[in-house]
Amino acid sequence: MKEIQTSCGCGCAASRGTELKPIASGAEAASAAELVASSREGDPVVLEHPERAERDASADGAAGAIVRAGMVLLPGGEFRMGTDDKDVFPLDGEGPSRLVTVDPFYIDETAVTNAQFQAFVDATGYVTEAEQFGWSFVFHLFVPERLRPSVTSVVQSAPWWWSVEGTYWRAPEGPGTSIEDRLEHPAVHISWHDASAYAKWAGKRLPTEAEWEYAARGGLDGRRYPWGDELTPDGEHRCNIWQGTFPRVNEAEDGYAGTAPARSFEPNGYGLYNMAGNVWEWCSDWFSPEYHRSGESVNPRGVAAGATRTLKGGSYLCHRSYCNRYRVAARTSNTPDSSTGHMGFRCAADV
Ligand SMILES: [Ca+2]
Ligand SMILES: [Ca+2]
Repeated sequence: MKEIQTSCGCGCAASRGTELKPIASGAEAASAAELVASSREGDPVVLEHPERAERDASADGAAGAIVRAGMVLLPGGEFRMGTDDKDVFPLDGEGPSRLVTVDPFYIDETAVTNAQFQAFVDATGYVTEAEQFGWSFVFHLFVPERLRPSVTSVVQSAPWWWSVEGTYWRAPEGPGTSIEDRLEHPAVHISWHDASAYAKWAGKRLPTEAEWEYAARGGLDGRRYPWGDELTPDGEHRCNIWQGTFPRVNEAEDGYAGTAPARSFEPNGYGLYNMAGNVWEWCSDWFSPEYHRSGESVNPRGVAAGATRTLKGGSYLCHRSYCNRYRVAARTSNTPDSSTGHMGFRCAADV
């Protein structure tokens, strides 16, 4: 297998095009996963898809009344973005906290589901980037036994991410796997370009990071999670992350080893589901760990250009020991052509 560097210790930003590490077999990758389990931050990796240019879905958006279906209108206003917590990732640009203002906007109650993405593909014939590249990243424990011998590449700094040929949103663990029993789960193996194409078709857009974080806070000020500061209030799981020993033992005490239905767990104060955990969600911004120190404080949109796009919210693979990024202020990024089994999105819309 070949290896790929990522910006996040857990490989939450496993990206395309970096140096892959060849391995002889899936078993070798699994043992490599253990060896690397003590490493932390890697370098972000940049790769643009050379052929990406004119590939937006061309179908007209389903604008008008249905653009609001399944969305919540948020009033906007001033809020405290980021965090001053010490137990965070300074290099990610989470802090210092600052006052930011956003205009009113609509946002989806849930991440875009497989059923919704299927409707988009049925209507437009859209072909995702994972299909164009011919592969996507699957977390090693989910790769079916029969496919394991054919896996030839893993992410160098996060060898639990395997490059599996034939993987895309409809076959999320490779050829022969299916979304049939996961139609209400978030669509995954969706690149930023794919997410943007869907949003355009739906008459929507991706949220800015500021909008996303404002929405995730659910009206609370400066809390760690969308529901407060405690991860499991009264012992109750409030989001889908990892319990156990990453990356080998997933105890799934919250009920889910992989994705959970998009509408699971209690929603936050704004009625939004799974802002923390489940799948990482693409934002419209180019990522910068510095922009927030000097950028706009009213409707910030991120730096004008960059190499990677911002992701928020963490995923079912996040664990405090390894990727404590299921907090509201946490952030990561990935190249806009990258896709994995734990990255999805939800849409926003102007009022
Ligand atoms: Ca879980
Ligand atoms: Ca999420």
